Amino acid sequence: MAGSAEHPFTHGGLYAKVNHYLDRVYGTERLTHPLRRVGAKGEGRFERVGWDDAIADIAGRLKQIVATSGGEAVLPYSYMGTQGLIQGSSLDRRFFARLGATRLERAICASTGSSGVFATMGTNAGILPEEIAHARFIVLWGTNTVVTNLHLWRFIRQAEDAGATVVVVDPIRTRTAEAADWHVRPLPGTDAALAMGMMHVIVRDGLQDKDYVARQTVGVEQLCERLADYTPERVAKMTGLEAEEVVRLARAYAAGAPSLIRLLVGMEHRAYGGMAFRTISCLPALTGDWRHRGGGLLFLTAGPHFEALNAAAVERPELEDGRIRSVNMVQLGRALTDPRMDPPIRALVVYSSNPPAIAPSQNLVLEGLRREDLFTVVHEQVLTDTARHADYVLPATTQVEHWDLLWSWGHDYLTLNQPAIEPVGEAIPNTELFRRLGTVMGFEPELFGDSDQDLIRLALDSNHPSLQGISFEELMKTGWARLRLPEGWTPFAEGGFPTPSGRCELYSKDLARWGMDPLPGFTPSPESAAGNPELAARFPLSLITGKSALHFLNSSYGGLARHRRADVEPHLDLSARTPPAAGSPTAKWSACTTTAVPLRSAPESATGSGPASAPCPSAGERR
Ligand SMILES: Nc1nc2c(c(=O)[nH]1)N[C@H]1C(S)=C(S)[C@@H](COP(=O)(O)OP(=O)(O)OC[C@H]3O[C@@H](n4cnc5c(=O)[nH]c(N)nc54)[C@H](O)[C@@H]3O)O[C@H]1N2
Ligand SMILES: Nc1nc2c(c(=O)[nH]1)N[C@H]1C(S)=C(S)[C@@H](COP(=O)(O)OP(=O)(O)OC[C@H]3O[C@@H](n4cnc5c(=O)[nH]c(N)nc54)[C@H](O)[C@@H]3O)O[C@H]1N2
Ligand SMILES: [Mo]
Repeated sequence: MAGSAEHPFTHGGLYAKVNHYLDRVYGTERLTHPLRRVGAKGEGRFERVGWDDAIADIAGRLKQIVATSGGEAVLPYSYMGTQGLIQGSSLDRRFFARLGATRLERAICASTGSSGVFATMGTNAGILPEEIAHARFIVLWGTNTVVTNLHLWRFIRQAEDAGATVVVVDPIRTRTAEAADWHVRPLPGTDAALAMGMMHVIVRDGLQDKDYVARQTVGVEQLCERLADYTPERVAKMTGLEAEEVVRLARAYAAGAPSLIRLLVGMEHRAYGGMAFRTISCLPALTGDWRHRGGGLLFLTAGPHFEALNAAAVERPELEDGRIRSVNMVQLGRALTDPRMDPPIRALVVYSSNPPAIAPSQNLVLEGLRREDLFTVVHEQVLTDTARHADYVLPATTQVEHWDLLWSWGHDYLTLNQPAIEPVGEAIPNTELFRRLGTVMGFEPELFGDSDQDLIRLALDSNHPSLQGISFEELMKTGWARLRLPEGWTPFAEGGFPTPSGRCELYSKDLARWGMDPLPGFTPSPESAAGNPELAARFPLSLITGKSALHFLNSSYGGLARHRRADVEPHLDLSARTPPAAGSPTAKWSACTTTAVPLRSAPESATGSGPASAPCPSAGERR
């Protein structure tokens, strides 16, 4: 497979992850027909069945469960296996809404960070990725760009060629940190303290943009009062950094012309992760970097896609009963095993996700999946850890076998995905699964009659200015189209933040009203020495489970021999020294050497990522 050299963002570059996508499509591990379990759950023994029998039996079981326990006894579980709008969230949403199923909060990625950034800016959309080329001081804060977002690196290189400095803030010496000019290495979960310390120095030294702050922010007085507590010396104790480095970073950041902070998801996987994002996102308003092309903050681009697309026409959210309980996907293990669940989850339908590999509390998730009284249906391309526990495993198409309309969290191009080959074996797309199930369940034909191309047309049926001139026919010709966003976009140069006050909210009345801290700030994690010395003495190490494997996409492609050979085997890097207790002046995390400890790996979950150490707080904002 090859990318299109004409694509302005990717320039034809794929990723190590998908360069050999056809190995996946035609691989021997590929599921090609429906299977029914004959062995024990998790054993992986199945018999082949026909599609009609499988659908009839599944529909019958769901009907019976709904009749005896109510719709809430059914739980859908899906995530980013496909990042297309049509295969990711369309007829499935209609189906589970019609069933009255328990609602799933799909909050495992970027929801926590988004809630934090929303509190400050009213949106999670900052500048566009290409604009990073115009920045002159770039802070890659809790993101491993070289491994996870390589396409952005090209634009960072352009900035470097023009004289930009690149800083990485990450507790780990990642490949990105190695490629940067400056690696700032705070203790995990202390980023909010670092950002507060930077703001302290900026205000103390008079480096803020007074005019921007006065006109485009609210709450600077209250913020300054709080900043008094965050002297570089105190921040050094909280973060394990030298006070001098905090000062140097603050001054260099304030002097950047312009400075840009790039955020992604690493910091979310910690206690008070949302607050870290809220706090960091105050910085560009304080320095007025939003005024300049390439300055400000870069986070996600999903927002501009979803503002433009008519996703509601595709998903039909009005069919959903908002009174029905919801389960946060990070708490699947609890949802499947907690005896207080009333009704208990009796049926689980998983598609486009692999929860034992990606959800926190892996043991609890597996305990749930092993329940004999749980009816589990899994729609998959390969026999994942989840699929091994299914009563029915149904074969799913890959990207080259189905239609889709792809949004992106990493760039501003909308892509039409056309099938290049016939489905392999008896595989069907997600839409077709719910079309068949909806029909056999006897739901309204008008909800399940839309073809995939109809759904794409519905999504594009929008008057939003960003979609001007982008039609199905146009996309059939070009394959992709850049959202009609202004070239050299500086979204908040003149303020206009979509917050209740219309300004950047250093102080948030909404947060105060919801009983939360209205100001940015740092709370030590409950597991840290500052949070709970006893606990920290027993568990002195902090677990970081990032995406360090270049060839895996979360747990996807972990089963491909080529990828497993190419990447490091799943392992744990263990610090040879425990991190310093808060306040300890000598021990420095950055001086730690690490030892690699191999992990036993399951076939599809070879990401090197165990369950996250702390469950993400729930949020529910769209990425
Ligand atoms: N190769 C590869 N690429 C991927 C993926 C993949 O699985 N593999 N997944 C894709 C997906 S779904 C996403 S969301 C993106 C995510 O992209 P990133 O956010 O870049 O990836 P992560 O590895 O989750 O986290 C980034 C970094 O955060 C650091 N980190 C952890 N805790 C803290 C902390 O408390 N403070 C600070 N400052 N840093 C911390 C980790 O050490 C890690 O290096 O990547 C995408 N790209
Ligand atoms: N410990 C730890 N956990 C994490 C993270 C971490 O950094 N550390 N990162 C989190 C993040 S950022 C994310 S985004 C999530 C990702 O969570 P998931 O989206 O669940 O990620 P994958 O493991 O890639 O599982 C996707 C599955 O969908 C299947 N699939 C692909 N396309 C299709 C399709 O069209 N139809 C169907 N039916 N199936 C399909 C794939 O074969 C694959 O098995 O994981 C989160 N979990
Ligand atoms: Mo993600």
